[in-house]
Order: sequence, then C-alpha cells, then structure tokens
Amino acid sequence: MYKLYYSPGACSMSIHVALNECGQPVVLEKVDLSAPRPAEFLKHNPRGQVPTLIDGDQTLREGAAILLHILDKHKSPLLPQSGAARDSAIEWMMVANASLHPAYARVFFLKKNGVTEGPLMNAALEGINKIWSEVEQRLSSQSFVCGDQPTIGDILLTVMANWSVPASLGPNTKRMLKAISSRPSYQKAMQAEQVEYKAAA
Ligand SMILES: N[C@@H](CCC(=O)N[C@@H](CS)C(=O)NCC(=O)O)C(=O)O
Repeated sequence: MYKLYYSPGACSMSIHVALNECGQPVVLEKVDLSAPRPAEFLKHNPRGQVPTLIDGDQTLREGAAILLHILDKHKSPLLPQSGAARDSAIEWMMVANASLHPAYARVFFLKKNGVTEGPLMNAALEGINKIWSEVEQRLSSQSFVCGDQPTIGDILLTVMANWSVPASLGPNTKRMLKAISSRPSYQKAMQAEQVEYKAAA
C-alpha cells in the first residue's frame, strides 16, 4: 500500500486526490512543516518537503514526478496516455507545479518575513494573478483547463486556489474549482486531512 507524507491542504493534497481518483488506499503520515523534520522522514526526503510517497521499495519525491508515476501506473484519465492531450495535461501540471506553486511561495516568503503590503507584495501577487487570469480565459470556452475533461492540472489548481492568499479568481475559475472540489476523491481527501474548501465561494 502507498504511504504519503503530507501536510493538510498543502501541494501533497494533489497526490492524495490522485490516489483516491485511482481507487488506491493510502496510509497518511502527517508532517509538521513548522517544526524540524524527524530523522526518519529526512531519510526518505533530505529536502524535508511534502509530498513524499513510498510505493513498495521505491521512494518518490517531487510532486510532478510522483503524479506521473501514479497516474501512468493506474492509467488514470487525469493523464491521457499519448498525443496532444497528454502533452497539454503535462503542460498544465507543470504550470501549476513549476510556475504557480513558486509564485505562491514568494508570497508566503514575504509574509513570513513581515512584508504584508507594498511594492514587493504587489509584485508577488501579480505573479499569481497573471496565471489565474490565463486560467480564467481558458475556462471561458471549456469546462477544465485542458478541455472538457478534468486532468491533473485542474486538481493542482484547485489545491493551490485554496491557499490563504488574496488571489483574483474569476467566475469561470470558481466554477471549475467547485466542480473539482465536489468530486468524491477530493471530498474524501479533505475529510481525511481535515481541510475546508473556501476558494470556490
Ligand atoms: N518542488 C517541490 C515543492 C514541494 C514543496 O514546496 N512543498 C511544500 C508544501 S506545499 C513544503 O514541503 N514546504 C516546506 C519546505 O519547503 O521546507 C514539489 O513539487 O514536490
């Protein structure tokens, strides 16, 4: 059975939802990100970050690598097997993971260091809102970020939209967030992690 090192509502939640989508049971191991990491966890991931996934004798680190592993292994429709549909799903997984996540991280960094407003915070928020504005535009003509079927990018976007940052989320985006956060896989993960979904309101 899979073992997932996670923090409630963090980027690791996308792995949790993906495993639920694939009908895979998972043992959850909570990591307190505000405390020094236990040596047992650092053995699995020297970077001390979630998500970290144990699959049998394999340890997987880095959200996108873990998602590719799970979704390919279980042939999930969240990641089409080939062609342009797969390329687009990977693109949007990476937009969320490699562009939006670091954009949020810049805001968290400023907050942690006492910057709550001013030009630096405005620039950091602009970095987030630029991506949400592109998402909003795409969703004006389709239900999900890659078309009319949900893919892994939608799951990641839904997790990140719920982070406590005053991002500008448009009506089409909120419709998508509501559709994804209402899925049984998402509801089950929220319940297990004791997370409330606020971003779609
Ligand atoms: N690129 C990494 C980023 C992981 C990441 O930043 N995770 C956050 C939670 S969303 C974390 O563990 N933060 C604590 C830390 O970096 O020490 C991935 O996609 O797995």
